[in-house]
Amino acid sequence: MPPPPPPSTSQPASQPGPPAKVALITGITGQDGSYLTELLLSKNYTVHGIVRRASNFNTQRLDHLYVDPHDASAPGRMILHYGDVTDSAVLERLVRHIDPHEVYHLAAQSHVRVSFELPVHTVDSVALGTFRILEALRSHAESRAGAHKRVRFYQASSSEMFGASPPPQSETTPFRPRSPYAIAKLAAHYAAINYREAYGMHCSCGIHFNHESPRRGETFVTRKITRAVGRIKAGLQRTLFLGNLDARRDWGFAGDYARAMWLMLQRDTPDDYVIATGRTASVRDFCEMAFARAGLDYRDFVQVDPRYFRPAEVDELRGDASKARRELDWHPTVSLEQLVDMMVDADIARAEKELAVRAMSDGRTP
Ligand code: NAP
Ligand code: G4F
Repeated sequence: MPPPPPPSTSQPASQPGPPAKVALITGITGQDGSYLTELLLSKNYTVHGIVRRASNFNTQRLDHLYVDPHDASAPGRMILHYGDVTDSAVLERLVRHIDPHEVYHLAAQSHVRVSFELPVHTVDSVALGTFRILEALRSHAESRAGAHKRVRFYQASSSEMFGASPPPQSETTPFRPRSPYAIAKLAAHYAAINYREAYGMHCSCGIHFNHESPRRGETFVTRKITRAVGRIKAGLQRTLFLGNLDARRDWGFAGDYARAMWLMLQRDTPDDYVIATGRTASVRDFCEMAFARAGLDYRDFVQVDPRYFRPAEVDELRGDASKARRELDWHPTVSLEQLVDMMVDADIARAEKELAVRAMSDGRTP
């Protein structure tokens, strides 16, 4: 038998460290889910995630974290389960089976423009989905009376809920929602608060302003712009059609916002926090910066197509995150300029790769 390892000076054998925590993430395959998973794995969590069944692979944002379960030499700490927030039975079963310390509820039909096309589906996944997971947690807690592991719940609320309320928007700003998505998020937000007040559950809501990254879905405006810049630069696209160029948003980096989610759940007292950079810019400003990064003038390529206008628009978002700064010591680490550069550079690299693959499949040397 090999000798026992020498005792560590920083971690005496008589005082083992805290047991690793177990987290459950709904919406793990999304932009935020991937950054949050990276963060939690780096903190030694075991991370369970709910993945929707799809006819194509939908786990691309997690591929770099995946460990083949057949590899016994390095068992993975990210475990994926099929599920859907429209299905109460699977949520109850997974909560019972996983018995998590922390639940990060990110799953949503998260596209505002699409919510005007699919209002009932949006309300089902966003509002009712939140009730379903909260109910699963409530019954789980009841079945484990005096549970030593009081589960902590994170609700992904949205600055879209402020809607027509003028900036700066903080935790005390009235909500004036302008889309089915915002109305559904508002119901979900108040559901989390209600379960906190009614049942003493540890529910915190992050009222997150827009946050972006190279992993952002391609139909959100920032990524639509940076992807087009890459493709235009590579000669794969000529024009970028957009809707309202005058809308203003407070754009931050998604990795910073995932850290805020975790920070909220480390507090003993649950609460609600605005997470934002405090700076606003227009869609036009974003275009100007993104095209300039590639040495291009956006006016040569961008055209307005009313098809992308919304039946009701949120004109300006600019968050006041002083409470999060004060109580969570949360600060954004990436400026808008750095965010734009990061996204454009990633999309230029993707477009160049696409070009090379096309050339090779045509039998040409790239
Ligand atoms: P996202 O990229 O659109 O990801 C949404 C996730 O939800 C995906 O994993 C998606 O699965 C999953 N999902 C959708 N419907 C589902 C269902 N019925 N059952 C189970 N999973 C479902 O969104 P995100 O940017 O990461 O945002 C995360 C959360 O924060 C969302 O709730 C969003 O509304 C909220 N939020 C985002 C922002 C922002 O600026 N990013 C700001 C405020 C709030 P598939 O991969 O299969 O589609
Ligand atoms: O990128 P967007 O689609 O994001 P939006 O509507 O602000 O919603 C995002 O942020 C919310 C937080 O405030 C999240 F809760 C939500 O889940 C999502 O992540 O649009 C931003 C702005 C809008 O004013 C839109 O009208 O860009 C304008 N826009 C102009 N042309 C466009 C386009 N938006 C999209 N998606 N596509 C366009 O062609």
